[in-house]
Amino acid sequence: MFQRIDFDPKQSRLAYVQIMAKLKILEFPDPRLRTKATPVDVVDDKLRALVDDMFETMYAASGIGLAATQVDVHKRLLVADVSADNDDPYVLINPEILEKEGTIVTDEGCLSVPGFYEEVERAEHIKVRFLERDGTEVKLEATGLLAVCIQHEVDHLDGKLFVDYLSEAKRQRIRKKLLKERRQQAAVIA
Ligand code: QAP
Ligand code: CO
Repeated sequence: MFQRIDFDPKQSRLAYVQIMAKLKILEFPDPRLRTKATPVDVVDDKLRALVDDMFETMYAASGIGLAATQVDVHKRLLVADVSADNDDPYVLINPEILEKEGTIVTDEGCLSVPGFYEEVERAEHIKVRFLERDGTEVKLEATGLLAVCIQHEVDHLDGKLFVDYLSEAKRQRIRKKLLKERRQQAAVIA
């Protein structure tokens, strides 16, 4: 997002600075969350501005991970920070999970499924290849919560949600509660 700051009389044009912005997070069962994201072809300043906005959005919502799909941008890009002090940010562009090992069960939540947490089994260790925010390719070996978070976020890029791992009954219960909450919220506003 850009904000006008000044009029530059020498060049007789307006000057702009970039400001960070919070983005709207899509919520289950929004069908846009089922979109399969396409690879990023260039890592440029416009993409880095989106990355900044995604961190802003994730930290403001007390999240540990956010995929571009969740903010209705269908590019293969995710951000994560599983540290206690929000000081260990990861940007994964075009992530590819190369290896998975072991299993771990975690109480997972999702900013797109607010208020619901359920146990999901995933790989405990992963090796993942991706581009960093400067466009360089790296490989990372992740374990525990970071590994779980990356698998959860890569699922989003393929249109998959953690509720898909639950029973049909549990998923329907969550869906109905979220739709009801949204109806009531709409009634308050109206
Ligand atoms: C994925 O999820 C994740 O319901 C990231 O009211 C979560 O950041 C991977 C959140 C847990 C592994 C373990 C959820 C915030 C944040 C909510 C999140 C809520 C407020 C979820
Ligand atoms: Co999620």
